[in-house]
Amino acid sequence: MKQRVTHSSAELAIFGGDLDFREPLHVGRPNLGSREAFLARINDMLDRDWLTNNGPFVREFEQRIADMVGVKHCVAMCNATIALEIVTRALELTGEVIVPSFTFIATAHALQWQQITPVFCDIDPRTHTIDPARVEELITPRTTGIIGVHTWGHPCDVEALTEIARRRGLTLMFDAAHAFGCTHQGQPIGRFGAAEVFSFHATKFFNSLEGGAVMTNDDDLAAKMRLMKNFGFAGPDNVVYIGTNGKMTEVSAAMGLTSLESLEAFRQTNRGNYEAYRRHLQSVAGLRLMEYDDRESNNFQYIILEVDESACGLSRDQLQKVLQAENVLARRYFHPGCHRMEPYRSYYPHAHLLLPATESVSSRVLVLPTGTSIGSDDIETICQIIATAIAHADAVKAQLATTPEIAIEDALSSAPAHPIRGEL
Ligand code: T4K
Repeated sequence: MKQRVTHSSAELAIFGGDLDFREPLHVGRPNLGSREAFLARINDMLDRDWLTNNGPFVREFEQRIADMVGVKHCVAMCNATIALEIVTRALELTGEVIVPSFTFIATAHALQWQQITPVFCDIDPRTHTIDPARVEELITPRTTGIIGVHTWGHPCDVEALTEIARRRGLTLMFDAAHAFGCTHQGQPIGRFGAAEVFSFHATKFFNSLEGGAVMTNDDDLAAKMRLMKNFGFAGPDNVVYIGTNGKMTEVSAAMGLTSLESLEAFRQTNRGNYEAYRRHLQSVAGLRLMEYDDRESNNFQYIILEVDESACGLSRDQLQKVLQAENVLARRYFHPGCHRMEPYRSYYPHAHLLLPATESVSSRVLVLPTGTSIGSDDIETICQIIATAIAHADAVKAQLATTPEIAIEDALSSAPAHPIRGEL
């Protein structure tokens, strides 16, 4: 980071000023635990000659997660997308399933992959989670289930969804990819609905390199998913069910167990980062930093900024370009909404008419970097860039109009040429 404070618009990189960050700041840099502990586990694994297929690290990982969440079963898998596919199949969802469009594409694809139609529901613009008031009007004779997504770790309105599912005879489950370590009304997320799915992808607050898990208290469901994630094998030479390969490897479980040992440190770092962003941005007009509920446990893994163009003079996309020019690779999750991506936009070209809150939120949200790889100085600088750009909105707009489009995909897809900061 360059040692200066950005005060005047001329110092912004879009006007030719020096870049604020020499190396890109990504959203989704992994939080890394102890390198020694991880490597010791890898050595154990190699000594044991047991690399995958329900090895001792996977079993230990499942037990630790189930105990933490307080459910009977944690079924670990290779990632959350496969976990969603397996659990929806094991729950025998068919026909139509109601999901928010404001989610990562995996929630919808896991259904469509199995010829189940995702029916896109609008969100509550305040919480960014599925709006129960809109769910009921989407139910048809073909509807079999509802998948709520605890977006950014904020719990869905679990009670309202449970009541609708009960009354209409539907299966309710949750995509809890963002919500490991979070609670709803003091209860750990992972305990709600028929099942909940966590993601432990590298970019998540807690990672197992790649990984996911289904949490459930249903013995039969857990047994079925264990068969399904292992080709349907009930024993050697005995396939009793249609299955796939959804197994978590020992390397992933070793990383997961190592990450677990630093969970509270990651949470504290994320919390500190969130509070720093809040402090620095609170007086900037036209921005809303999404709050975390102090009464609940949170993982603080996403810093969600909503940009109100009419109040701050810049659109979300313009602000993203200003940051990108400084090497701050803020993201537009979940833009433009699943309903505007293929195959859904071809199947349902008018879906946006029923999704006004999704349309509006997905045009306003900017996700900022956090996690163990950035420090409080970095956050102060990011916030100064934002405040400076907004203070000089007209000039920034005019300058951006003359600047050639920056290829953000190129910046995002390049792996770092330098060691990532962090412990591991
Ligand atoms: N449901 C929901 C609601 C989800 O948000 C997700 C995933 C899923 C289901 C499915 O879970 P998994 O099947 O993945 O377990 C990222 C993540 O890949 C994805 O897991 C996550 N949600 C989504 C919100 O974000 P992309 O395609 O936007 O970004 P990606 O993976 O290219 O990484 C983002 C940035 O992180 C990169 O610009 C650089 C940085 N990065 C990434 C990796 C992998 C690193 O610095 N180091 C790394 O090792 O999806």
